[in-house]
Amino acid sequence: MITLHHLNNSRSQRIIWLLEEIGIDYKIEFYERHPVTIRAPQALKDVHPLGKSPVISDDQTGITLAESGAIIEYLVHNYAPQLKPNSDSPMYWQYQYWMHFSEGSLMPPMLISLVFTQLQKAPMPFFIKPVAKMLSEKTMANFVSPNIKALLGFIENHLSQNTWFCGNELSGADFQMSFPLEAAVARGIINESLPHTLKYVKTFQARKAYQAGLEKGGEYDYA
Ligand SMILES: N[C@@H](CCC(=O)N[C@@H](CS)C(=O)NCC(=O)O)C(=O)O
Repeated sequence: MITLHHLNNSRSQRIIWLLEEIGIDYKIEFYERHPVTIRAPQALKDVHPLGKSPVISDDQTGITLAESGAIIEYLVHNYAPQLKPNSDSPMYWQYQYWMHFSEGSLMPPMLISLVFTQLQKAPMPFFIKPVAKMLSEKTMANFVSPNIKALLGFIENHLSQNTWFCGNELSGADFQMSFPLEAAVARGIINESLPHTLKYVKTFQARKAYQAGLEKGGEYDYA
């Protein structure tokens, strides 16, 4: 049996969607973020030293695995090989590309943007505030926002020609890409100006398995 160590409001939701889509038996161990720091609790460090979610453990193989991409690969390899293109097809490299792109290229500037937004709201001495504001606005305008815009434009172009990230078939890459895209929709970064991406997010969120996963996962702000 697979156990998913699930932190509320986190990337782990995409693993619940995948587990629901595959239809295997699994159980969820719930962990709650600290209400102020929004960090994961210490208990998650007892499961994996980095204390981040998602983590799965499989009592059949004795394997405990962190990192969404590795978890998706593990679940697809063992339980749903149909969700990965054959290694001799060109789609296989599309699959690899988007599996890596999600956390490797898209998440870092999104995270920096979130940090700067939080920084502007953070309590600090009044004379520091204008400096912090100027620094974060300049970094956002010169570096982060253009980067995010280029990445989202690139995705929009891809989704204008493909139903899913690997052509016409749902694959592991869609689960991996789902979190940054739905978080960007929830934050208003993706809107009607990116119609294909918006439609893509609404399409996967409407799937029965996704909805079942939402019910099981508890609090989630990005759907
Ligand atoms: N690249 C990792 C990132 C894992 C990660 O940062 N998870 C966040 C939730 S979205 C977390 O556990 N944060 C709590 C903390 O850092 O205390 C993955 O895709 O699994």
